Amino acid sequence: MIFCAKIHLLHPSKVNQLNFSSTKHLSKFFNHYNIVNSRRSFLQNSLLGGLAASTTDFWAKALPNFDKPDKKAFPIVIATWGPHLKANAAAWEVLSKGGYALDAVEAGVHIPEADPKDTSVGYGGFPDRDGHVTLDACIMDENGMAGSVSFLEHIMHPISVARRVMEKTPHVMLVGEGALKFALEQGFKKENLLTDVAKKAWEEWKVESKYKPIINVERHDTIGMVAIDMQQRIAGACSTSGAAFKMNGRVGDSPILGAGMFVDNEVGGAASTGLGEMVLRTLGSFLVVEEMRRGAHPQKAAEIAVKRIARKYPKQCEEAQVGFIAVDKRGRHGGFAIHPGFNFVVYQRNENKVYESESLLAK
Ligand code: SD4
Repeated sequence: MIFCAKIHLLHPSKVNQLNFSSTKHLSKFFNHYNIVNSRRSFLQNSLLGGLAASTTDFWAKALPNFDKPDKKAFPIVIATWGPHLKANAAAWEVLSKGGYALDAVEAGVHIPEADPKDTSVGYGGFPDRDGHVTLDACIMDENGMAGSVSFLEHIMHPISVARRVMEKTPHVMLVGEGALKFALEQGFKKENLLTDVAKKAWEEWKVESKYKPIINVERHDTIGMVAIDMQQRIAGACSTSGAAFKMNGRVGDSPILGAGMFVDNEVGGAASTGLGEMVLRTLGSFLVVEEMRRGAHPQKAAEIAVKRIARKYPKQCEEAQVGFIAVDKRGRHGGFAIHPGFNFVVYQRNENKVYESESLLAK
């Protein structure tokens, strides 16, 4: 309690100017304000325990200057692409009962991961040029904790492996054989994810072996999802089999925090779909969240990230699609893409709706 009382004496404008480069620095700062009597007791008593709860409250008050959100805006879940209405509904099932945002996004992403007809995510995903279905996924919670897997084979639900990485290991990301080994140790089942349909598509592709990602192919793709639960905890998840017929070993944006997906509980969350290379080079989802932090509406923030990509890679933009979805702490949402044809789904106020995204280039 003493901690909270003292810390609120600081003016927020001063707090914004502070720059903590290390735990030592942070500790020094708090000591300066006599929050604890000695560094040792600070480290023992506060930093890893009490500090977490107290500073959450502290920063929430000090940083983003959002209006009080309309409580009815929550829960909310947003996901890339129209066909992910079902995934949104699965997430809503959790959220509408007062459930946890992290459980909601995991449940939502499970839907396309297990759907053999979805050729861009999990089981049924198109393979790489060597015939391997390799999966990328990441997940992030309201505390900024995150887990990720990449170049993972044979596991139907990479999003759940990513969550286990977050919860059960000291790491953020596991890839390839190591990720598979970890998944099997955790009790996940090894399965063949290459369906007959995907195998046939790969065999047809091999005739010409021309790698050319197609804009808005079948109007579905990677699932990126962000949810805010009734307690206004924000979580995000992203899962994909990546670009069809990619090089073996290729990793896209989807498992990279800040590229394929990013959430910050003080601000909101964002996720991307499309040609991962362009998102990787610009850390697009992070950019969207940071623009929202600076006050942009989610729609505008997504537009800014798309325009950044367009300015830097105009040639690639002619042929490739990238789309972002975003939701902020007020429950406002939006999406923006390079090309027309991108859409996204929002479940809010008991309605699950498809929104056609605005785009940089006209129809
Ligand atoms: C990737 N962004 O691997 C992902 C998947 C995707 O077209 O959207 N592919 O680049």
